Amino acid sequence: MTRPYRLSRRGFLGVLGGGALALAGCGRLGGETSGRTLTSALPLPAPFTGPLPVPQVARPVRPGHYELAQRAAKVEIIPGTRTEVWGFDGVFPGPTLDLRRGNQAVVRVRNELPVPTSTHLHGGVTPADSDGYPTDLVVAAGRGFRPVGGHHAGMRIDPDLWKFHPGARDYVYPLDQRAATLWYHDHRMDFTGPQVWRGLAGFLLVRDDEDDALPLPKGDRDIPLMICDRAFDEDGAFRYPSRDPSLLVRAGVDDAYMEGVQGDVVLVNGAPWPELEVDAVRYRLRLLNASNARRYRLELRPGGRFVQVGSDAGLLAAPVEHDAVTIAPAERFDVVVDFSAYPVGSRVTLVNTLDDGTARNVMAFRVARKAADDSAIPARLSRPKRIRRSDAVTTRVFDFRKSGEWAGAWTINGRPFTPGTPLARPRLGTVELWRLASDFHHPVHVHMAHFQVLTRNGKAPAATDGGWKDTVDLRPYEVVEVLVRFEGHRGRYMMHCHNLEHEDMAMMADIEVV
Ligand SMILES: [Cu+2]
Repeated sequence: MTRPYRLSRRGFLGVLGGGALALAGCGRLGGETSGRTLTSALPLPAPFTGPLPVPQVARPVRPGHYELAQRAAKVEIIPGTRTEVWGFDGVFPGPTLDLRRGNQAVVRVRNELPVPTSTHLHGGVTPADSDGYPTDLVVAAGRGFRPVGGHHAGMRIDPDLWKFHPGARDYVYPLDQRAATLWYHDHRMDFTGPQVWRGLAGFLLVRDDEDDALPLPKGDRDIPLMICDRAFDEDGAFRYPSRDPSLLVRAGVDDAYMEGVQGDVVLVNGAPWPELEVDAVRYRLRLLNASNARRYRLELRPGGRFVQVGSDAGLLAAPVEHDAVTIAPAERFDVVVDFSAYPVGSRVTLVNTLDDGTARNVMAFRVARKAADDSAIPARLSRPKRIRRSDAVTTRVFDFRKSGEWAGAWTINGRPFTPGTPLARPRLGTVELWRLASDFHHPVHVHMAHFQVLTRNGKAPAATDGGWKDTVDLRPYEVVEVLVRFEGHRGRYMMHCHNLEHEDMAMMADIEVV
């Protein structure tokens, strides 16, 4: 059946299905939601009753070499139940790779899962053969796999594009890039949504001398926060509306979830609505939205400000204060929060004002005690390269929308993902102006190349659009201009929507850097 060219109102306000289906943010907040909420089938814990976990830092097996095994494990996420996660080293989030600029890291990923995987370092300036192309797959030892149709049945599938590494493969990360909060996650063709949902994601922090030299909060006052939503079955299993729960044959989600899958439980570093005990001092919080589809507008209660020091691809030139930070899937915000502004003994909550249900709460901070604070936020943070509109050698337009031609697909310039057929061939060392247009909420991500946001609907960008980025939040019927700098490596990369259900339903394109 051909779907209408424009999304119907159903996309935003929804038709309530039976049973467990419910929509978040009906009415007032409807236009801000970016998917349909799947409701958990078990009693949910009260918020702020468990501690915030901080992922373990991965240890090298020898200098510059790391090994991560993707495997299933049972963990307690909802108290009293066990959830099977598919985690790097069996944990979710995976171990944090804490690395330094210019020190190449080789990460051997061993797949012990029943499905193929591809691991992408999001924000990494990575050679193409280590970038985690969706058909460049690691298959568990002893398991056969051949590409079946999925959404690509009947499409030209170039056999040169499908690679199968038996058991394990090495990903080489030169990390010749500024200090930044990156993350690694699964990127398998057609099945990224369910595989990330099951837990295949972790942080990779790039550090450098410039960042280290700043008096920003450090050590255990510098905390990565992976925020994502999930839903749970009666027995504690992750609930996700896959058409094929084996994730082997049929791609996609139930039609009702075409716009994206949201959960009713907010996890931070894998724990539901956790609480962190803090000293009454400044903390650097590295916010990552690792949700499949959900956007958050983060605010502090009973009030307070985020001082943003970094964006997706590293430090800003100067700090920017925000009362609220809207964070779309895959975006990162490095912010400093000063807890000395709150009385000792008080609780500060991080809330999501785009939701008025259970996904309104995110986490809490318990201000435990006064303490010395030698941190500061300097007025000047970095001198990132600046680029101007006049630097662009080419202008390209990319239109992200649900296609009228191709049933059930999300497309770019009317085309579903066609591996091996690039939508653009930018030249290494150049800057291009890309005009991104959308029909819905589409967090647009470009691999390898970083960009700066130039305009939104012909006007100045949002206060939260600053700095070098790799993901930009397009809102419905918006046109965003970005200046993309192709610096790093030649080869086949991609750009795509980072709403993972849209990504799995073909909203991707090859970009060949020549
Ligand atoms: Cu999208």
